[in-house]
Amino acid sequence: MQMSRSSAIRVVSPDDSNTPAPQQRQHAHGSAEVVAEISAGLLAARPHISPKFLYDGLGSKLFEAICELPEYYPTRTEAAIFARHGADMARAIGAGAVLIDLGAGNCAKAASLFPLLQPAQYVPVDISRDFLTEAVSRLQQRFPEIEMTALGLDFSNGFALPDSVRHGRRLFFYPGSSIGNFSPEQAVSFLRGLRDNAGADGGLLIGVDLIKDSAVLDAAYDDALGVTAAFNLNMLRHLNHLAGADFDVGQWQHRAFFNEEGSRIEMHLEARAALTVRWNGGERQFARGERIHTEDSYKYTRQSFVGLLERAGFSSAQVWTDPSNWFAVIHAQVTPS
Ligand code: AVI
Repeated sequence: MQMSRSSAIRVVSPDDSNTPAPQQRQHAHGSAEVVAEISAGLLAARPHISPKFLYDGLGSKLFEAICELPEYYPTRTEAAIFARHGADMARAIGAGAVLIDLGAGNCAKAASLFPLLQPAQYVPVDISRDFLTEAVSRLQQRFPEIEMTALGLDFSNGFALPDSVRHGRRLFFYPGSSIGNFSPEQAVSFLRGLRDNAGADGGLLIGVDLIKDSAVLDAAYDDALGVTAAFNLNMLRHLNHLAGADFDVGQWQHRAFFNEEGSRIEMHLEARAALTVRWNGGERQFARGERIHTEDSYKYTRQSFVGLLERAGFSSAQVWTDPSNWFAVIHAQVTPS
């Protein structure tokens, strides 16, 4: 009979999301730092807000709904690649690794690979600690033989792993093409941070969205049901809550398109009329048609992403794709120094 190990849920940073905002201006619920960050973005010559503010409670649910949309191919395409090539991936990786799952959410993607990967320790990392705590306790019952150590932290700006994460062979797992939400330069420095935490025999298993027909890309980020539009517009409610802003969601519209030169989908919120927005400590007038840039989602070729991995200190890349070459799952190892 297998013995159950206890799972340690370590909460490293707080989650400041979840409360819906009324339309009128109100008290700021974000920290002074968060309000300052939002304020600087809104006052910039080209207004911009970090995509991390897309994810309050409702934003996370809307993103889950996006993953179900027929137009949003990345989720199902990546799942099909894992289903078809998971055994090959497991052979390349080897059993008994310390599996560190970045942005784990409900842990479902990693869990589907447990029977193949047979990790010695599973370390899901996610900013939303409540979600993680629930998911891990359920998972621990299904896989009592795997030690589980959940970390509630924001890893997007770099991090150091606590001592509770074993120093065995570490494998970072970063599926879902979330790497595309960094610029290529940011991606290189983020991946270098993973390499530094991975150890000499460490590796990376990562999902990457590939360049394809721009009509397919445009539809994936501007779906017929308007779920992605709601996901983008919901950021304004979140800003009302965090910064005490008075955004009127009905005065804004979703814009998303593939910027071929930049090799990225850009998401913006566009003012439908001339208007003024006020928030705690600031205000700005927007002309009709003026935009707030909310997200980039970079798309790569296999070669360009392998080149980026090499710059970050990973080599021996093995690439698995779907028959249409829309998405890639890549395993790479830390380059020996
Ligand atoms: C989380 N990330 C990988 C998604 C993407 O495709 O860039 C976020 C998203 N934005 C709009 N739709 C999905």
